[in-house]
Amino acid sequence: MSRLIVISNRVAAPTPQGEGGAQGGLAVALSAALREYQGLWFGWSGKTVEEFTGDIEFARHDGVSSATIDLEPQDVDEYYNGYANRTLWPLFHYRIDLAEYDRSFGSGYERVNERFAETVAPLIEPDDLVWVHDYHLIPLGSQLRESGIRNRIGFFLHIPWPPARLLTSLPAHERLVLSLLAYDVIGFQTAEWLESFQNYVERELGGHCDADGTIHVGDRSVHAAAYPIGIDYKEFQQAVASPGAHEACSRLTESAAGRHTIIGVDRLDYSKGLAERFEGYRRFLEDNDHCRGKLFLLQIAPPSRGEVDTYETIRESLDELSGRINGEYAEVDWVPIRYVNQGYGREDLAGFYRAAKIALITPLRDGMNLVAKEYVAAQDPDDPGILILSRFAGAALQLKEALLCNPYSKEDISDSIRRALAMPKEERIRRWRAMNEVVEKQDVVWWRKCFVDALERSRR
Ligand code: GDG
Repeated sequence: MSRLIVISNRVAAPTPQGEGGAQGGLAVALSAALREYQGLWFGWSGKTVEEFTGDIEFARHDGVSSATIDLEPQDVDEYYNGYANRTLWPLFHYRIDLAEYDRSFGSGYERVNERFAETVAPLIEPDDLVWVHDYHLIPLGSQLRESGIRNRIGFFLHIPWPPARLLTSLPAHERLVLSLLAYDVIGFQTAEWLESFQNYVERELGGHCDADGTIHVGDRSVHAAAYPIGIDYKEFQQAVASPGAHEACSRLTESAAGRHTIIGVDRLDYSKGLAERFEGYRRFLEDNDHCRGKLFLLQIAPPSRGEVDTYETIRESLDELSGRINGEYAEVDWVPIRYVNQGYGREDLAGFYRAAKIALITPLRDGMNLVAKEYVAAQDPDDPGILILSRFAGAALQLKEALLCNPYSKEDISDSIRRALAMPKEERIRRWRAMNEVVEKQDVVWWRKCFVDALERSRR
């Protein structure tokens, strides 16, 4: 069997179950996938050094070998905080109003991708399969080719692919997309993002796309398909059954004192639609005064990307908005929103999901959204809760039995909460069963197999 070399911006060593901290979706999914493979996870250590040395630090943790490098502060500013998080992240989430185009970001992005290529290339053996992850590393494949790597290399994008008309607002968009053609397989979360990519290839590059997923541009052919990421279902079931989860579930249930919990769990990010969610919930309270005091919204939102100003702004505005709603509606013995800016361990989260009657997951745009799947996996099969899910999350294409809503519409959010509260148990069970089947079958192992099989099948 070939080894698997995974390359992503950050390498998160697997943490023992239940340990705290806000691991991102990518980290959670990849540590699970790598546990099964012999191989190596390569990326940035998260640390900086005054001058780039290319020294590699090797480690082995829980069956996963990792190799990390340090970057210079300027690299982090231009590549990570700059091009990745100030340019590509907003643009790929359809927020061209927030995207910043600064020439130094673009050159820093290229430079760091070259640094990744130079340092990882000597670690790659002839039979290895190489799997590159996410928007931080789009040009890495072509730079590895320049370093003489002939292995099969795949790329998976965890976030949406924007419509061609938006993508063309990016200076040098063609160069970026052309660099993707150096890969053998390109994976997207959903058919929708895949279609946007195909559309760009046809409109802007004059390529064409076969029905079997092969994309042709000039003399280059690449396989592009949708591989929706899943959760580690078995691991999550164990977390749900753990004493830690039981304790967390009881803690929340006791503090709820007979009231229904509506839960939201999201990194503090503008793509997650938190302000719109709070406004939708406020609308619900306004329109349904008989429900006040009978439920509350528990919003867990661990901070992310503190270095980028937009995140400071969103934090301030959410502090203010939640404070205002609480000020307007709170009673001496009831607060409508419990807004928590800290991360919890996986067992705690599993217990909180289990205790919540409703999950309100309303991103404005999301590649997939693993929280929605975790919520489904955590439910009691005999008395499951209800998932309200944004139709603009990739997960909505798989979880069709959720109450799908428009996250921009306060009325729609409010109506969905009302519908969820009134839903009979039989309907809850029927919807949950259909969703749980997808979450269980199309888990992270299935996802990894689909992608790696496609990569193995591809021939250079
Ligand atoms: C990107 C894409 C795509 C959150 N708070 C805590 C915590 N989390 C965990 C959740 C979940 C993960 O982080 C978040 O995953 P999402 O999928 O919801 O979102 P992103 O971080 O934006 O991930 C996304 C994903 O990549 C995978 O491809 O689905 O669309 O944007 O697992 O549980 N975990 C712990 N404590 C917390 O407080 N332990």
